[in-house]
Amino acid sequence: MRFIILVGPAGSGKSTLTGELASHMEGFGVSVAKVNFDPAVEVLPYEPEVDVRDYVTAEELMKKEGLGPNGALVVAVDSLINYVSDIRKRIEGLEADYVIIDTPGQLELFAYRIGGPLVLDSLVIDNPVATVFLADAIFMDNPASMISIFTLASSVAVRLKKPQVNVISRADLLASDVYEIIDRINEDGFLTGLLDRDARLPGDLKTLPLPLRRALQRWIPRRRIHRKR
Ligand SMILES: Nc1nc2c(ncn2[C@@H]2O[C@H](COP(=O)(O)OP(=O)(O)O)[C@@H](O)[C@H]2O)c(=O)[nH]1
Ligand SMILES: [Mg+2]
Repeated sequence: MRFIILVGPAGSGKSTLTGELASHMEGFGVSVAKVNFDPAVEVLPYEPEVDVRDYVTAEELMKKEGLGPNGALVVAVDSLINYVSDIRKRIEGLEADYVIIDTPGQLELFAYRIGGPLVLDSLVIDNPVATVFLADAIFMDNPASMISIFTLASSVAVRLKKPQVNVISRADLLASDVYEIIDRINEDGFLTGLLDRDARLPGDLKTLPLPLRRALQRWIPRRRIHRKR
């Protein structure tokens, strides 16, 4: 059993990819279990084999505890630790080759807080696992947004501590001029030069890409992007 954890901002395409990736992989003859790990989601574009909403929902916590939507989600994910052994048994019972975990888009759960990584670790235990971080194409419209989303991706990587692949999702929405940036992103001074042109950015922040450059080199999957024709 191998786990794929899909992480990314709200609307980056995680739930869509969960369904699509599972069908695609099943086409190769492997079995795939889809796990909804989002206690706040209302509608899913796929049928999960295991759903954390069977144990806790953000909605009921909002009603019972008088919490707002974000607080309820945080408490809901934290409280999953109480059910994790049962959830794991259900996943194991499916005997799937791969398990795709579809997570909520509130990235504080995985970038800053303890609960998200703790529950995921308890689910995966010592099975092979990789995180796929979805950087939505909408963040690729200017260098400051790109740096911001990749910095967030690296926050998730250091908190989850798993091999992580960062992909640009919803890539059909990429503006065509962004391909030049993606192709040249590893050139010395290229990103810094672009940021330099952003008059609103304080000077000390313009040097931010320097230490990020090496990391970006691994992150930008430029040859794999399906280009718009
Ligand atoms: N253009 C485009 N839209 C997509 C793609 N994948 C998902 N979407 C749409 O983006 C929205 C958010 O997708 P969803 O899977 O719910 O994102 P999540 O919040 O990360 O789970 C939905 O309206 C999807 O139909 C894609 O590859 N391209
Ligand atoms: Mg979703």
